[in-house]
Amino acid sequence: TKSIRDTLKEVIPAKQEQLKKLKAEHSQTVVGDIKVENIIGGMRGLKSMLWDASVLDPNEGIRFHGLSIPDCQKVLPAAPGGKEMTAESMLWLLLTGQVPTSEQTRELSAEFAAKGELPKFLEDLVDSFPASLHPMTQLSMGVAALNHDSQFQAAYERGIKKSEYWTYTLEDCLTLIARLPALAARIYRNVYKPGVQIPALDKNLDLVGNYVKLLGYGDNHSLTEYLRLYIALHGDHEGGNASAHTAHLVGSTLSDPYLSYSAALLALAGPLHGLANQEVLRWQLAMQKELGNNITHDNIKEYLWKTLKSGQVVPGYGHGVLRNPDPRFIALQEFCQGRPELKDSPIIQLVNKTFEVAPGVLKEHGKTKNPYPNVDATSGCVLYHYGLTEFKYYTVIFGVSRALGALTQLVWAKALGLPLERPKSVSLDVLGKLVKA
Ligand code: CMX
Repeated sequence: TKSIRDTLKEVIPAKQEQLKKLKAEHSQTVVGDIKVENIIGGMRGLKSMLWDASVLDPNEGIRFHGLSIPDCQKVLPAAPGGKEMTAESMLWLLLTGQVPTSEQTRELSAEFAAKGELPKFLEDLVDSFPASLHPMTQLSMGVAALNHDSQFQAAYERGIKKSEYWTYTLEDCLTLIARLPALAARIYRNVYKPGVQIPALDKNLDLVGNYVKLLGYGDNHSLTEYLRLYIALHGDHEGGNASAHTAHLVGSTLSDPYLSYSAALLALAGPLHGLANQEVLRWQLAMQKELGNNITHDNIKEYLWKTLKSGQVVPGYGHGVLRNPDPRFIALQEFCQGRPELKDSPIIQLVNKTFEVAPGVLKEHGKTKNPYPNVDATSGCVLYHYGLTEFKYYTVIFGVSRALGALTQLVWAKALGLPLERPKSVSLDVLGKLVKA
């Protein structure tokens, strides 16, 4: 079988050619206008960066190299004994644009399991953190420290040709992905289950299978399958979101993949981004407590208005780009509907009922451009049902997942020779002059 390295070697030249042609023939072609609203509005809608693996359509949601989420669920290989697509399958698709065979993904799983153990100094570092340090801070620090073994950094210091950058970047990215489960699980154990022995990686398991095992839930097949789906689905969401964009920006300085992704994780830690799933759970549990046994549409509606009138956002609803229910939300909901143990769960039922009411309320409220749920409206609540109730940890799982897309782009940025990112900013006075000119 063809390895991921050989597959990439094959697909890179065509993309390089495509870029070269665009550059030669269209460097000066205008593809859009910059409005004042873009400059003062967080660059929303401004088409200004290259990100090849996924494209987000406001109505349809995300497509990975042209494949929608239901397409991916159909064609991407599952783990032995499972039905859901794996992290390895999604990574292969993102990196190469091709659908891998089961054999190819299994080889990748074996490679990840073989090199996924943490260096001793890193275990000691993570063990030295106080349990009160936010798990995302721990994850970002751990990922940064893994750059101790960066092949890219070492090769750059030795002096390598630009055309070789991507190969060392790829090695770092694969090693980082391999080590993320052990790092993320160690953080979980230290903070929430101190003193419990962490098992070794199982050479026969896929990345997520091992992650769940190390977290201590290895015998829960349903949770393992949920996390396979969750981690594949959250893998990439275009390049402009805060975490992906951060990885790209930092990587463009030729910082190595570990440092680039460490920075991305700090962006993911914000409540308007990756922290939203924990906010949703907190909010849904507070609603559950207040409504008690009176969970009716009218009572949920009243609770939603109370949230909005107190000046808070409804967590899990709205999106910077999407204008319809997020297909990732739909995929997770369908996963729950297909399993009796989840269908009857009170928290999952509450998420469903909220979904039936919230879009109407948000439309009436009239502020958000998208009154529909994003993936965070359900993702954390399902984890809670499974007994993974430590919601400060949820963004760490998101962080394990987002590595798939963000690291893919670091490889491609090097393969395509993309330059240092450096947009031009303007002062208020300059902007004032520009609008008069
Ligand atoms: N509830 C109440 N008001 C909302 C809202 C919500 N869920 N979503 C947006 N609004 C408000 C905004 O706060 C903004 O109000 P102001 O004009 O007073 O500032 C107005 O509607 C317009 O915002 P928008 O253009 O529709 O949305 P943005 O692109 O600015 O923001 C997002 C997008 C996700 C930050 C926002 O919808 C939000 O805060 N949602 C709740 C938090 C959340 O679910 N985040 C997860 C996003 C997914 C992810 O990135 O992981």
